[in-house]
Amino acid sequence: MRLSTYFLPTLKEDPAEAQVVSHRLMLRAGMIRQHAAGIYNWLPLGLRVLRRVEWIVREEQNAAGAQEILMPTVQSADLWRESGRYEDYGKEMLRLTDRHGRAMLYSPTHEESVTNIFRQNIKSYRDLPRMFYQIHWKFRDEVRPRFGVMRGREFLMKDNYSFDLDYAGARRAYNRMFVAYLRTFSRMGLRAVPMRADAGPMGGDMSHEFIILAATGESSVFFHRALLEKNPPLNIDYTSNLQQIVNEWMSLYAATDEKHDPQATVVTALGNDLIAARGIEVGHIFYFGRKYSDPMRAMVVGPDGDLVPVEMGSYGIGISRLVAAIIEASHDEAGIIWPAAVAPFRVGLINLKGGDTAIDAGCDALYEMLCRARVEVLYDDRHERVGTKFADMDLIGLPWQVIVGPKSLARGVIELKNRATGAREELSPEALMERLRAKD
Ligand code: 5CA
Repeated sequence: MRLSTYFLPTLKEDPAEAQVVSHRLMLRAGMIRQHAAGIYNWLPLGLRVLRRVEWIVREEQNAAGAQEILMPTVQSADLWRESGRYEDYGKEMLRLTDRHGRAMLYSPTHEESVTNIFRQNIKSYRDLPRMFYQIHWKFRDEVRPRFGVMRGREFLMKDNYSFDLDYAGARRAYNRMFVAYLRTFSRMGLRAVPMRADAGPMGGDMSHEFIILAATGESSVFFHRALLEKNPPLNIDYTSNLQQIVNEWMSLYAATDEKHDPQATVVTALGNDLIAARGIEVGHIFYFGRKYSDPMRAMVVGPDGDLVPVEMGSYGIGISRLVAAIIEASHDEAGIIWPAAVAPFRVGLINLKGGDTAIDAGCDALYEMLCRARVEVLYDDRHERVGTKFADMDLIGLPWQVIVGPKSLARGVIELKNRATGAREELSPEALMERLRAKD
């Protein structure tokens, strides 16, 4: 992509409305623009990151045995009356009336719709277990939308719903998502800690939030120091029950504010190993048994011929929030530092002397080579001051910068800068291609 024609409205100054670094940098790097309070436009650079995050989430959901579907955002109120949540949800639910005077709503979550799909189509325990997920926009009329896409009113979520015959099955589903989440966040370069949490409006008996530690986080959390060193499991056999892996994590104390009990013996015994911190909730998983299947009569015929309500859970990941959370976890004074897996482009190619025939030709050749090798590259071919080019490239935070100027070109070498470490080296074009083709 050539920057001269790319829509990248970067800002030099910090926007006054942004209180946290991720919001500031997303606005300054031309990733998003506000449409209304808590509602955002995603511009090309931001959308590329959003799609990358979405794709990692999707791959891990598929690997864990979930199947992707897509449900409507605008729904009829009837299903929500069946579950009792039409009244319970209160002012956070955006309510609409269609031209026939029917009550509709913009869905804040999809337990009711997916339960409806299930009960209409699945009748026997032989068709269990099932896991359906979607990646779709939600609307919650939050009292205080803030921090950009971190707490929006409209936001992109991955929401998954599991259906099982009994508690043991539901527990296996919960474990599968627990492990899939550890893998998902780690692939994005994040360390997310699972913490016991309150189930809130989703309801249910067991719930974990996945939290990324950050001073600006809205959640207050308490956990065992050892969790900071724990790495996600590498090779997962999703056909096993995964209980051992999950136990390893759950045996270490970790709780959000609502679940934390400072007087509990497990907590006082921790002494200096107890860490109190702030964090960002990027995922939340719930086991709620028959909370929806009972009132909505989502039943299957069990092995002995009786009708049994299914056991359910739901599992969310805040995809748009993650984009901001990654920035909170990975930036410096100059701008964003994208982990390679979610970077909008892998390489930024900087032409230090746009308009100089030899340099332009050298850069064009490199650009062609990178494109042919399928290395995603953003080529700064603008006729801008060098200082502006460097500042913009640092701001948008691509993992690698390839810098081409008269001096290095005369010597037949190209400068390569690593955005994260700042390390610079000079390489031949062949060595450069080799390096940029590599995995990280
Ligand atoms: N139905 C369940 C799980 S499928 C559910 O809705 N869970 S949730 O309410 O916890 O939301 C799931 C995730 O969405 C949260 O962990 C959070 O990362 C993200 N999220 C929730 N509210 C917002 C918001 N206002 N702005 C951005 N992301 C949000």
